[in-house]
Amino acid sequence: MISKLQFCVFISLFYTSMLFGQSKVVLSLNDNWKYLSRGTDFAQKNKIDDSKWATVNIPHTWNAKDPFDDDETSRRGTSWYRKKLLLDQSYKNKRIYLNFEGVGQVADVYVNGIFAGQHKGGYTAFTLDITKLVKIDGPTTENVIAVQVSNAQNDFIPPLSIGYAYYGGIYRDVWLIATSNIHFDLCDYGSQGVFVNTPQVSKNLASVSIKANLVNTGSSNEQLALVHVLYNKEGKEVARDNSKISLAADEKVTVKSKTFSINNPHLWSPEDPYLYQLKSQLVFNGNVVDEQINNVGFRWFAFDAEKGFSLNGEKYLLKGTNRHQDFKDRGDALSAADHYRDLKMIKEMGCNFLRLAHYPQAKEVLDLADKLGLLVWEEIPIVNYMNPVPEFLDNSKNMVKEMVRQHYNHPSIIIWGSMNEVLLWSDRAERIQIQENPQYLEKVGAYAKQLDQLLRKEDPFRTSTMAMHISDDYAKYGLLDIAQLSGFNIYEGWYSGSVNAFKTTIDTIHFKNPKQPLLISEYGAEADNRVNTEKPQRLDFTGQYQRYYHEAYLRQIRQMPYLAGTAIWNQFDFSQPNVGGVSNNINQKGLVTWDRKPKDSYYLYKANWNDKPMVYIASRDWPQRAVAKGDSSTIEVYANVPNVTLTVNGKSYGAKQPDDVKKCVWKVLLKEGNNEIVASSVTENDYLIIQNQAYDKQINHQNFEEIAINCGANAQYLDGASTTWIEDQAYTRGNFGYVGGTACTLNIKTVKKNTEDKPLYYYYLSGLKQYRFDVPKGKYELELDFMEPEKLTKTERIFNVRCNGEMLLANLNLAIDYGCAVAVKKRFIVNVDDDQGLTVDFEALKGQSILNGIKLKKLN
Ligand code: GCB
Repeated sequence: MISKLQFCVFISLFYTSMLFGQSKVVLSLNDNWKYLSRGTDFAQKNKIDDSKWATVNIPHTWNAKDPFDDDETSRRGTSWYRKKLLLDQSYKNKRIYLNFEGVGQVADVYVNGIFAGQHKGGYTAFTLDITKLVKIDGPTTENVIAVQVSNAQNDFIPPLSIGYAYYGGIYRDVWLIATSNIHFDLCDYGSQGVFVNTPQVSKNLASVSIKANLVNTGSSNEQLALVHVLYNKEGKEVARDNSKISLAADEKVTVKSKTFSINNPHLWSPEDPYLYQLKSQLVFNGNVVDEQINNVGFRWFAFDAEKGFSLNGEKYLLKGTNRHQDFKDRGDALSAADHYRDLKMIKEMGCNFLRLAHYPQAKEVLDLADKLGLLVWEEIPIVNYMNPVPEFLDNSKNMVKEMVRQHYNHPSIIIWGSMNEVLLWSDRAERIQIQENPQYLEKVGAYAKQLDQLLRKEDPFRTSTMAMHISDDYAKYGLLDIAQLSGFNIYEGWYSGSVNAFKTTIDTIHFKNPKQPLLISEYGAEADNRVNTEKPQRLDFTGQYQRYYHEAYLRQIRQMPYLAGTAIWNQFDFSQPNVGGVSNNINQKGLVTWDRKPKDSYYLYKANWNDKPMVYIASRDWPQRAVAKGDSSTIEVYANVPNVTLTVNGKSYGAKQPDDVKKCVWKVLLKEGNNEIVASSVTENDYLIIQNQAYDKQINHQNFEEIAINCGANAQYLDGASTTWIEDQAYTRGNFGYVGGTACTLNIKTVKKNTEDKPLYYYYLSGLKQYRFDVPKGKYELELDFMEPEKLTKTERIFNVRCNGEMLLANLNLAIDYGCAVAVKKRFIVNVDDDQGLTVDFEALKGQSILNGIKLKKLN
């Protein structure tokens, strides 16, 4: 969305046809920028001293780390970037453009102190014609490009409600493009000026039609040729179209080439991503003055309310996942290698479908989807809420045009999305259950229709969609079937309900809307490798629950033949401000961590979706555990081959056949220390060491050393010092445990402060009376861990803590003394003088006493 379009008007009286014959120059401008992390006056001026500014390379973001610290916020403001550009005489008679692939989120670009243009929106590219602003005086002349970038909240630019960090910066590549006067138009919403269609494809015949935007920025009328040549993968020419064009001075034309046909095309599919290449050239006076190469894939597809999806004439289940683009410590400033690694991981898991949520992603991502074979849903970033005013709509429409025109030529793309869960938030920016504002609903409906119509107009060959959360409001207010395909984001069994409600919920939607094709655009559960359990439960953030959740969904997906497909939320953990859980500011629904280590659940999908034979011991997320002596441990293996045998420390636990989700389960006895686990089939095997810190069920003996308990939790937590904080339990004689109290978890949005041990503070006991340890006589170090879970402002929770009658903490008021959600660690040396063990008493003076963790260590 370039507001100053005058810079794309092609007036140039000085250039002559002598220029033709010189080739186009495309130069990376990624390196050596000067960066100032704040706004300042006159930074666009050439003379300003930027020598003390930081030197950075693009891709760059100023939020690489701060969205993840203990703060609720990250920096959203203005920064400056400046780059010196030396232009030599070879640029003298060229048309010069700057192309930015992505700047978060408003960019004001200046060249030599003069405003070149503004772009709004952080996820699409833009191109500015800077020909009239550059100087080429001597053999080489210095030019200064200055870019003011702001990622401040802007009520008129999507997204408004951020379900993910809004990184600021020039975070995708920057290019200088120098062309002759005659060239493919670069100023049509950041596109490259060539649009390839495959309007009809069948096994026997495929048609190709091409539209090219051409421009003559010179002062004389010219005759030229536009040549399109299609090559197969082996480099053999299979079709050609040659048109003679007259381009008047300053003229811009769109040329539709005649449709040409290919017999028996080699079809494109995720299983066989066969790409043809279309070379488009502009030839003037026998010289190629501009050239573009686009991949072409021949495929056809259809969505059907009853039959789901079909590809190349066959029923096809879209097995998909979602991708947010950010990465640990790098934010969204990613390299081509980062994109490659991500898409490769997705492909290797067996996916054939990828939703790019919630915004258009880098060009490389789409190139890779074409090449590796992934069908794609791409969308603009309207998330949770829209501002129902024309300016917001206009900006959204611009994003639609930019997204579609920039990525039009990727055969991988089959779906364009206009919005996500747009009825989730109220106009007060709060998550609500039911939308009640009639004006908002009316506007959203009208805007949704306009955006959907625009998508269909821009590209009649793809399918339009919108993702919705589970709410009757979409149907009630006429949004559910505006788009050609309805996407549903469903979290039954995570935020509420049970995993098995998935099918009934979607069946009901299907029953009520029998004509509307449906796709599950999100489903998922969070997992942090540091918490693990034998007894998974909803919202415990264990990998075991995440796997249980996904196994249940996989089973149900198979029973819903009308579904076009599904997309997991999310392939990778990603930044999400104010999402609490066991960590802070990171949404851990990924099947892969945010530094790209696959979790065990990744292999559930791999076993089910990738035919390559595999056996995988699904315990890599829990290689170090504490098991009560005598208790058995569960070992699960994902395998897509028959007859899997499990051996633990040389002892065979027999062979099993993988079940309907390719899983075998054994109960085994682990010894203290290292345990060698081997899972093998005839052809495949896997090996893992599980370290067990076995502990006694009874602790009233002289060998007692140390115990740490994750209070109120069904899960163990492994801290950075390799201490396992074991699951909590009610007190029984001879043992340890709580007396009274209820197991609770923090509100999952709470941002925990002052600790590396965030998972420990997520769970807590509330209303406990005592914590008891039947330990022998001796001297002990006792650690008590607290975190005020509620946003209290006064004396609403006060309690005393005593140990064997001695006051340890009197009138403890966590909210007032430390603040809410602040980790408080208290350590004491205590003595046990008799055979009654150690009792910590909690006496509530106001409200309920609480406890998050307790650790007891024998000193002598
Ligand atoms: C959703 C949103 C997505 C969130 C996800 C979650 O429905 O579309 O942006 O991240 O839920 O994890 O809650």
